[in-house]
Amino acid sequence: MGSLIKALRLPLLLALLWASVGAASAAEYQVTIAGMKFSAPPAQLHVGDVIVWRNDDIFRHTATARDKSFDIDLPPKAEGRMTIDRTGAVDFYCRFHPAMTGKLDVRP
Ligand SMILES: [Cu+2]
Repeated sequence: MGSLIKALRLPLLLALLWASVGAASAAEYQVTIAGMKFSAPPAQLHVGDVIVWRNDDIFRHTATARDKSFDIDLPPKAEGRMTIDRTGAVDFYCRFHPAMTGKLDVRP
């Protein structure tokens, strides 16, 4: 019985290692709003990546997709997390200040 538990130990360790490598392949990025502008999102985005939208202004903003795939409300000094779940280019803007715009370009 003891040897069976020993035999199971290595595959379990390998499974844990594999899981942590898989998790590390998804990246987390921050897009900051300051001075009524979005900072530039990274050029290389992939499905599974996380964007943390951070509003450093004293005004309320949103990060809203033109195709309605996301709409993140951002009170002053707040953050909103979003996991990217689809490929393609999507333009976004702020619902309160439509001159604030940006674009995400997501590859598979
Ligand atoms: Cu705004």
